[in-house]
Amino acid sequence: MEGLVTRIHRGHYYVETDGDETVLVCRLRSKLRKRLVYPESDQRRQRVLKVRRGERGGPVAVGDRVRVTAADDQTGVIEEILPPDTELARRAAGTEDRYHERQRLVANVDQIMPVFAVQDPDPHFRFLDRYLVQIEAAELSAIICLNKADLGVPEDVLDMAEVYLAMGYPVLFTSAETGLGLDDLRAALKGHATAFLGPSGVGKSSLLNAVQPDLALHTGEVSEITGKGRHTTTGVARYELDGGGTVIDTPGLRELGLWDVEPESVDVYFRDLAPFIDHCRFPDCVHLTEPGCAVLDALERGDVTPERYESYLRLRGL
Ligand SMILES: Nc1nc2c(ncn2[C@@H]2O[C@H](COP(=O)(O)OP(=O)(O)OP(=O)(O)O)[C@@H](O)[C@H]2O)c(=O)[nH]1
Ligand SMILES: [Mg+2]
Ligand SMILES: [Zn+2]
Repeated sequence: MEGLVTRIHRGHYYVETDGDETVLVCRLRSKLRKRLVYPESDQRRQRVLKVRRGERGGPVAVGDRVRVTAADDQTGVIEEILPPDTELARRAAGTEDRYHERQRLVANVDQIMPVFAVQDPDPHFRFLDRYLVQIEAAELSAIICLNKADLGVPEDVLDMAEVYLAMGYPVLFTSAETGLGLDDLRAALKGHATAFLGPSGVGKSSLLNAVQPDLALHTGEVSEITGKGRHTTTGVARYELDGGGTVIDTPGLRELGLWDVEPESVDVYFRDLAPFIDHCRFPDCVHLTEPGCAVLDALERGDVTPERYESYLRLRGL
């Protein structure tokens, strides 16, 4: 039987089988549970160095189409993951320096909605830049959502929104609280398969509830002490929208280690730097101190912002 992974929660995989409404609660066949470990230098070629057992990497993502065998009416085993059309992965959090593990975050979506709050918690644009590089590398589109606009949008957040708009990314200001921007959000989701990603406590689940109240997703309070969310959403789940389209809600991400992005191509994935890189004097220019660097010239002229340039340097490891 084939089916669709619609929810992953505490090591249980919920698979909606084709042709009927049955949802099987599945585990993974042990060969799929083995973690594939890649050497750092060969990360992009994804040559498997060794295979270890474990759960951390997570070979199956919500949105994957899988082949399952049913054990009984309610449970089954995932035997095989069918090749996805698209996927977004990261380097699994907390994996040791020497070996890296790929964690697939979502599969078969066509757009990613990075969600940040305009404040409470303050938006972390360097983190957004990381998302955008990984999203560009995966050839997915991004729609940036800045939520909690009811709290008031600080001047510097407005300025940054302009910067992303100028790069061609749609930016939505929303409030799950007052309904501001929800029509635009609904329109952006309609007819698409979208995954919501972002730090904890920014209102991803609240927004989905606001878009479609019968989802009744669990939402949480931002901790008064740390100002950080407490990871209210604990699993990943996919929902069908009445207006057409599907959404995937994910738990807050603390970090996003780049996966399968070569250092030399980080600049290609910066939409604001990319137009200049072919005009640098040296073809291997890393845009740090080289003479005749068109990126540094653009920075000087103000065509590239210092914030984005700084993000580039960090992601490039310079
Ligand atoms: N003022 C205001 N508060 C909001 C808004 N959206 C969400 N919140 C509040 O922010 C807190 C976190 O909301 P959640 O929807 O649980 O956040 P989340 O991004 O899903 O968090 P995780 O599931 O932990 O990743 C809750 O207390 C919400 O009531 C908004 O638009 N305005
Ligand atoms: Mg949530
Ligand atoms: Zn350069």
